[in-house]
Amino acid sequence: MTFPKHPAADSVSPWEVRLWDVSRSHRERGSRPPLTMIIPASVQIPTPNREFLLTTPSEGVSYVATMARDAGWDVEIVDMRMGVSGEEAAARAVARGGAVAMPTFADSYLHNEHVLRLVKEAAPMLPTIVGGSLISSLPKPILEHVKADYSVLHEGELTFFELLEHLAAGGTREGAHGIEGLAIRDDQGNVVLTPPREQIRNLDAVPIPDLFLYPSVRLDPRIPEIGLTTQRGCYARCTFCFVNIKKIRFKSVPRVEEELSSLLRNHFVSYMYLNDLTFTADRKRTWALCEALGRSGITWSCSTRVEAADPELLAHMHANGCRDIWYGVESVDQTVLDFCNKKQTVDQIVKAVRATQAAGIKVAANFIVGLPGESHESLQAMYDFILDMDVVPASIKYLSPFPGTPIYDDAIRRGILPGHIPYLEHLSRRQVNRIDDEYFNVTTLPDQVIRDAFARLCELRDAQVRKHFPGAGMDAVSSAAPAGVASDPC
Ligand code: B12
Ligand code: SF4
Repeated sequence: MTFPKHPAADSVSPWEVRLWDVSRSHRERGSRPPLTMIIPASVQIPTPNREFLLTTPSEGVSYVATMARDAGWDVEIVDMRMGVSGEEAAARAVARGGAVAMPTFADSYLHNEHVLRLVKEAAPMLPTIVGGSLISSLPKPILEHVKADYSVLHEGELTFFELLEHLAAGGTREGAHGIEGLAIRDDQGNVVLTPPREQIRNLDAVPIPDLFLYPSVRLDPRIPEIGLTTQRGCYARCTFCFVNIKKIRFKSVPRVEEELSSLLRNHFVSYMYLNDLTFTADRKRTWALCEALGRSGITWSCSTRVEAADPELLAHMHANGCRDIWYGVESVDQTVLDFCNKKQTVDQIVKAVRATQAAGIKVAANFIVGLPGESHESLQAMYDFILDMDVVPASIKYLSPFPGTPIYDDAIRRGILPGHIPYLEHLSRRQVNRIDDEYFNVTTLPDQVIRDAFARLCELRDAQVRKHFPGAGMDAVSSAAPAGVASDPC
């Protein structure tokens, strides 16, 4: 059987062409060694209406696991979110041998450190690999503490593929220094970064994830609600946001349709949250993508930037099943927006909200309390805006300086954060959006002012969620209980 050639095979990296080929031709499963991928559990209680994102397949892991399966590795996912302990996960990985890999999330440091330490204590020669956003944002300090031999930085597929080929051929850490996009740790904890790797040019090269690799999906294939990315990257550089895969790259619309039909056929998906950072980044493509989503018959939501919303496109989105749009409003004070390099105006925010509501789409906005430049006036303006414009402040939280961002670097430099590792431990423990959650104040306002404003805003959020999303995750949004929030972007 022959497969279509990569459309730009002559100009892209040879690894991208090999990835394209392997994800179409699938080597025999098990022709390479076992690979155990351990997904850490999370302390987060996610944002109302997006609770499913913390239990359904984790998209980044799905790509790299499927790629490894296609490359012949005998992949098994051990999902600690299903109640598997760190001890059990490590024991399973050691029993299987081959190689062990773990994703890192903003709140997973303690699990990564614990599980990989247990693995190394039991099997010092078993190669251990980490990847994902957290390690990419702070590779050296983390690898000095987490016992991973290799870290795949930023976009994972090509680097992981090349690394797995290297390991399957008996390659060593010393021999891996020629592989781009890695951080490598030696036995003494010294960490070397190899040169960065170019992003995948044609996103259609990545395999369509095989979600049956997840034990939860094998038990029950139905996933009524799921997240999906149709593009990677963002053109903005807000100072509080870590963009792990930077340049914007798009899957083609036919590829997204193929992925959609697989999700509908195999997993009975009826609602989709599009995780793209700026869903409307390319208007023409967005238009065609909406039609594909409309044809599939599902309802869906997305995130985007306010300047990218226009009435005609919004009407088209609504006609094709768009239920709500998550805008990265963050603040409605121009000084605060400018300080964080948001590159949007309050006027653009107001126009986008009005146009979205006029199109019949609900506005769910992300707000951050305690950004640099916050004042009594900016906090009051946020409250008034939510009430007057009738938006759902679905994600509202204290600023968390995330590694890899200018705000984080500044907070470390000013001594506001306790240092990399103690802070990562804090991120692994805290339950975001609790009014009494520990937080680190980077503003000139007293802590109590920020806390009081946050408490008022949370009450307002609860009321708005009840009004606009009746029945959705209400246990998670009471101000008295830890209420959930998810990621920062847009
Ligand atoms: C969907 C999403 C969520 C979902 C699901 C998260 C999940 N566990 O999958 C929910 C809503 C639950 C969520 C929660 C949070 N999120 Co979030 N989230 C995202 C978002 C929008 C998309 C993630 C995604 O699917 N990307 C698409 C895939 C293709 O990219 P990827 O995940 O990076 O995976 C690639 C590589 O990283 C790598 N890779 C990934 N895993 C592995 C594993 C191995 C072994 C290897 C080799 C490679 C590898 O290969 C993949 C393919 O190229 C990103 C922003 C973004 N677009 O990336 C933020 C993002 C990852 N989240 C972030 C944060 C901060 C959080 C929260 C801590 C927010 C909070 N409440 O405080 C929580 C943490 C909870 C948790 N355990 O994840 C930050 C991370 C910042 C950082 N420095 O680490 C990001 C980058 C957003 C941001 N810009 O600030 N999030
Ligand atoms: S907050 Fe949104 S717009 Fe800003 S860099 Fe992150 S993803 Fe892009």
